[in-house]
Amino acid sequence: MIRTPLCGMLGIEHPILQGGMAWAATAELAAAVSNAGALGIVGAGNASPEAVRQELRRTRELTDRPFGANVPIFTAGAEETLQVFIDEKVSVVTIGGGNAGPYLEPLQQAGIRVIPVVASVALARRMARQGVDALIAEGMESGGHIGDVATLPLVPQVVDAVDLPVIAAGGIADGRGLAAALALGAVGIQMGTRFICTTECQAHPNYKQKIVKAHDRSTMVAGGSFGHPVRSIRGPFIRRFEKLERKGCSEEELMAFGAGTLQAAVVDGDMVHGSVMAGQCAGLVDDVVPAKVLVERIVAQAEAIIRRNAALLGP
Ligand code: TUI
Repeated sequence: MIRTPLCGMLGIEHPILQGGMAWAATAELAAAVSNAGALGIVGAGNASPEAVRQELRRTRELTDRPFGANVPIFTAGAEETLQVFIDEKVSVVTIGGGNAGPYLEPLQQAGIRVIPVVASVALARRMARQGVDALIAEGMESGGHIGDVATLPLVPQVVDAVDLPVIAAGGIADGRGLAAALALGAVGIQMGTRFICTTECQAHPNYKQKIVKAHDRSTMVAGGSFGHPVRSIRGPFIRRFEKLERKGCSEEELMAFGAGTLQAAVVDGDMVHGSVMAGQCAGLVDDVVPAKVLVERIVAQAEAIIRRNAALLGP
């Protein structure tokens, strides 16, 4: 058992959050993660407000434990989605993809715990001034939309800069990552890529297999030229996207080319036209297991490491 202040704050047993991945973080996954004693998060990116409402209600039917919801601020209808989170009395909201500052107040007034995702110290400081409950410091090893600082330097700098609990994200897929995050001063971790490879995740088997088969250099970043870097597993879609980007295609053209491609990969398993977002830790993932098995394995591994490291101190 590893208890940190995050456990009491969120009413969870293990200091582990599941990333709110658009299309992949459905009610089944979020409920399974919460039932495993961690915090499941429903990913609302790109879904209609009504679909999000149904997903949250379905999650509540599948678990009586706390769970959260996530929306990236750059997705269409983010504000409406946040209102659904308020109406449905979600207990925790994570919100990232840019400066979430303008969106926080209604959530806070509704008594929801708000945990912004930050990719820099500057934004961490701004969020702290707005009275948020905790921060997720997400390094550029992560999948999907990313910043430009790696987890190892980002987390301790955010920890030093703010008087708030900090959750580490980016590049974490096992108990070694959890132990390392705690050593950096974090109170917990968030994992996305690793949770895709659970039996309860509804992502297409092709998507899970891409992650299982990935190695250390299987991911790449594209979209940086217009300020929206996204990390994905190398494949036909992202290579074509990068080529168009290098040729100087406009942001509008590239956005049109990318529209619907995450859904194509996650839901339809289209590994040719789909966008297979995943983090660098994909190379650490080599099985698909139930969320409970995964959470317990990660905690047990971190416990063993912390014990072993404590023994290094000698008498
Ligand atoms: O949001 C994410 N990752 C995501 S969202 C997403 S959905 C999507 N759908 C289709 C195409 C593209 C994306 C996929 N992956 N992570 C949270 C996160 N936030 N990572 C990095 C940041 C971030 C970056 C810059 C947060 C703030 C920020 O601030 C800029 C500033 O104003 O300082």
